Amino acid sequence: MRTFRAVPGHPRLATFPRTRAVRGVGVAAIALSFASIAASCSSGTGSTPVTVPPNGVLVAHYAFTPSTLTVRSGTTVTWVFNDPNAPHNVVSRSSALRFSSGSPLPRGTWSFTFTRPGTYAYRCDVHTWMRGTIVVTP
Ligand SMILES: [Cu+2]
Repeated sequence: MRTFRAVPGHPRLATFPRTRAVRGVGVAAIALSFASIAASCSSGTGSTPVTVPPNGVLVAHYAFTPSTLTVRSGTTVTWVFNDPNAPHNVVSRSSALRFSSGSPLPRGTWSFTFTRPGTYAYRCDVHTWMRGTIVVTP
């Protein structure tokens, strides 16, 4: 049996038990990746299940999911808002390409068609730590 000693100044990271349910969700999310992602909130925040289309980004729980989406040039990306208690928006951080969904939305969708290859960072103007990236390939 091997023993592990803590290295001074390098405390072991705490590990948290992952439940079977959490693992199951992860597997499901991977399996669905570019199909559709159903999002629901079980903590009573008022979110309702939504379906995110292919080339879509879910805007919920103060996050863009996936945080990086790669699409071919000419693709229309749709953001699906589902954070009733915290409206968000989508605002370009790239000087090469400006886009904005406008006023923050608690629900609904906003779409933008990317016609030039590049890497385009964006954020939510209300919660500026909410960041995402669209990578557009030729
Ligand atoms: Cu926000």
